[in-house]
Amino acid sequence: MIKKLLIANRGEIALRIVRACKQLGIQTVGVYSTADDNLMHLRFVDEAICIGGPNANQSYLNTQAILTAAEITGSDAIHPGYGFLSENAEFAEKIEEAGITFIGPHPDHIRLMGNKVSAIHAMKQAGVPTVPGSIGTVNLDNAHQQAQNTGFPLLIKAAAGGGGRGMRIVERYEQLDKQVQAAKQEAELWFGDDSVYMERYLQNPRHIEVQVLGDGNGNAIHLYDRDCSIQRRHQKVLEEAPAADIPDDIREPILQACVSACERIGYRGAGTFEFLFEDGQFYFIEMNTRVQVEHPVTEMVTGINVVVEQLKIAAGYGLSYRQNEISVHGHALECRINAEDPHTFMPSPGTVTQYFIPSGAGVRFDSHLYAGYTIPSYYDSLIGKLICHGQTREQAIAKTLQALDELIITGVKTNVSLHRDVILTDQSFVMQAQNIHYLEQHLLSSTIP
Ligand code: MV4
Repeated sequence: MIKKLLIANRGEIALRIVRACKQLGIQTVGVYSTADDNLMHLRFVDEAICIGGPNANQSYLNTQAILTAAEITGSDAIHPGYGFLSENAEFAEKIEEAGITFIGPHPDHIRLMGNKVSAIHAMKQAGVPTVPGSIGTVNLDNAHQQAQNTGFPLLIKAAAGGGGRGMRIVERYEQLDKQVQAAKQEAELWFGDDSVYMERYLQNPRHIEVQVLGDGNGNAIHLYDRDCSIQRRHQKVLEEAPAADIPDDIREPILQACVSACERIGYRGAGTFEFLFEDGQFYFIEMNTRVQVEHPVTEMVTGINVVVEQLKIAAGYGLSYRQNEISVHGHALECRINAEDPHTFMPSPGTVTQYFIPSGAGVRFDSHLYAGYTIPSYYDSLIGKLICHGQTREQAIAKTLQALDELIITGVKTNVSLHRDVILTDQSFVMQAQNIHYLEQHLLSSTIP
């Protein structure tokens, strides 16, 4: 039902999407910027089209160029991958108006979740637990009332935000007016929308997310959870599935609430519910309406191909699994491998000279790299994802360490040593799952002699 699919993305996820299409016998169209004619997936697609200049605004964010490429090639579907236009409701709308299938949810659902205030409202109604906070948006007229209901310390967030930009912690009542005013200004400047809201500030939560799939007709399933707490400056560094040490009687109701919420709104495609987890409780914060970078850890423990499922749902085949056919086997870790200085975190673009990838049972490396490839400086520094599976978390860690030792990438700096020396051999990480502040705190304490 999909004959030819255009991949509106680059790098490892573009290659990942090509593989899923080939598995289903779907023809593929690659698009690339003038800085990207060396991308590996372009060798595997049926057709490749240049869509514009190196800056993403000229190419991967250029709705018209992508639509034109789809029309010229006779593509009947577009997969947006992650980042770029993947959560842009207007893009999804334009695609569907052109009679092309968008691999993702209905544009109304992208919009609903893009506004965090409406997302929280919808999830509350569906019975998903949320952080105590404001009802609707906050302005200078209602800030004091809203703060009283929220409690201190509280966090002001932009309704159009997400991913951590434009958040302000307010410790005391006296700072409230000033911080609301500043937050609204900042939100207007960054997102073109000055709406803000409030939540109680959780001091030391873990970041746990739930993967879902909906068929768009009121049926949905979950693919369990992931722990994405190991991050620096809102960039995830290492993810795992399942989230460790969550009792079943706390996990199960949350998984079920995510499924009911999807069924209630008629959600279509892959989605992720983001939660903060603190003192044994889950609090919904946001929903992502795209396939995520870290989806492979879910694939490793469930055996389900998330991108294939996205394509099948979009093609109208519905869900391939019933909930009772899905279970978690063992444990998986994903290390994001970035071309960056492991100490300064500065990007390190350049040409890859030597390249060897680890393999073996339970070892997967998702990457578009090859020896001789020049990593451009225009895009993010993710160059690969090492995903390792073991029977237990401990075994997954051991396998990851072994695989990192086998991984050879020369010519550019990478963060392999960060994974090996800072995280995976640190006893506090090995002994138990850590909270969202772990990496930044641990980097401070481990770099001061
Ligand atoms: C929070 C929070 C504490 N309390 N909300 C940051 C990104 C955005 N998606 C939500 N974020 C947070 N929201 C309340 N009520 C702490 C964070 C947060 C965070 C969350 C997930 C992963 C990493 C983080 C790093 C700093 C702060």
